[in-house]
Amino acid sequence: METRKNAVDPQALLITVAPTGAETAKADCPQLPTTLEELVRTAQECEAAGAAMIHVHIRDDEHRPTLDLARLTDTVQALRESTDLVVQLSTGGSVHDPLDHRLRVLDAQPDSCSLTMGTTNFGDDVFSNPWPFVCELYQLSQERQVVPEFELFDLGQVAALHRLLDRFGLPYGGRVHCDLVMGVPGGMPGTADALVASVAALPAQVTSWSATGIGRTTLPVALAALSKGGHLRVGMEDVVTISRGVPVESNRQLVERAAAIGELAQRRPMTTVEARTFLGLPSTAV
Ligand code: KMH
Ligand code: ZN
Repeated sequence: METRKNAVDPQALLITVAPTGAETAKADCPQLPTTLEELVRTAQECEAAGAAMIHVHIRDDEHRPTLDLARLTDTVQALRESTDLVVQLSTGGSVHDPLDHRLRVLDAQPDSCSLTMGTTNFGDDVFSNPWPFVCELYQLSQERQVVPEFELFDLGQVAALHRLLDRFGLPYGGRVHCDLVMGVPGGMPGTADALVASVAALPAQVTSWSATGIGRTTLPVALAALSKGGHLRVGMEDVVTISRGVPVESNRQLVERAAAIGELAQRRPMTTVEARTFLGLPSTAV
């Protein structure tokens, strides 16, 4: 029987874990994985719980966000040696990282990189993604054979994705995967209505999308995403309470919850092997 290239069981649910982020301080949240050892252990636990991709921000010895290239390279290698997860490095970094440092992230040769489609107010800060930077990062990802995940913080960024794909063509691997990042103060709200509007506006080239809701929007966004046939990103980058006033114990707890609500929707966690096909990656890490 002929099988369609890149076909993956439509019931499979891609769970991406974003375990650390750049915003939460270790002092405020000691369970946040900030050392390499903690990150590797978290990654292994989350893979066992159903995650197939990890979105990685790293920290320095003082637990502060860093884009140090040697550390990023060691992190990619350590995650590859200890898990089968698709390794996605953040090119967003922290709101304080200069654009040239963010471009350099691709030198660490991850499988995937995040690529935010425009500038967003980010609480009291600005997450800067000028159009020329977006274009340069996208072309670099094509050259370096890194699969981008397009981060969409508002509807205007969905329109920017149309422009980018029309101008520069498809990403490396030929698949177009997006993540709706919702509920950031300054971006689109984390509501079912905003999710439906964004999904309706996605370019025709998009082959898959996930969604994540920041803070208290995490559950409404996850449930809306499942209702619309999307995939999920969860993790302590995005939420540090499991319910009102109750701290998250671990990233594994969030992945387990995502797998459980996925199961209610009759979706089962996508395997790491399936995720590689799904995202247009070679079947094993290079
Ligand atoms: N930390 C935010 C400023 C990404 O990873 O690409 C940006 C962010 C997006 O987390
Ligand atoms: Zn991030």
